[in-house]
Amino acid sequence: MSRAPGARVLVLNGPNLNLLGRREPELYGIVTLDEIESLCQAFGEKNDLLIDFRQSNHEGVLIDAVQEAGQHAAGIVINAAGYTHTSVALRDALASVGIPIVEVHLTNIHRREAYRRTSFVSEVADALICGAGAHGYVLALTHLSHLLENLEKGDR
Ligand code: CA2
Repeated sequence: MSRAPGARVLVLNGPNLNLLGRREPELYGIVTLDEIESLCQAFGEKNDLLIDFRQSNHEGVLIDAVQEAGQHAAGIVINAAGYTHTSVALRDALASVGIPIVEVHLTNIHRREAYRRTSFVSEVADALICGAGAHGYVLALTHLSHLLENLEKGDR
């Protein structure tokens, strides 16, 4: 059996990711967040997923989006940006949802400053993709889609 048609997936982006492509291109590349959304929407169209793509600079807004996804979405892809390394509250929200979670980062957080090696999100995520740039979002959605198909088959 294949996945339920039109499963909703939240793609959630944390603080400062709205600046992508406009500042620090040497670190984060030249692709904008709008372009990443287009990649995600194209994946959704091809794979029958409804992509709900969001960004916020506010921790509480991100937590509200996660809680909402727990009620209305089949899975979450999250780049929590700076909150990855600091937010127990966001981690607790993610832990409570009971749907598959794939963590994504544009950069390889293990090849950067020591404080970026700790991820509260990784503790509660099913998978982590980092260092693949914007393509990492497509990889994250590919894996999430695979997890959702397996869930439908009851293999999880
Ligand atoms: O590599 C990633 O995707 C990160 O989540 C990006 C975060 C960083 O704090 C994480 O450690 C790794 C930073 C997002 C800030 O994005 C900017 C983009 C352009 C200019 C300035 C910031």
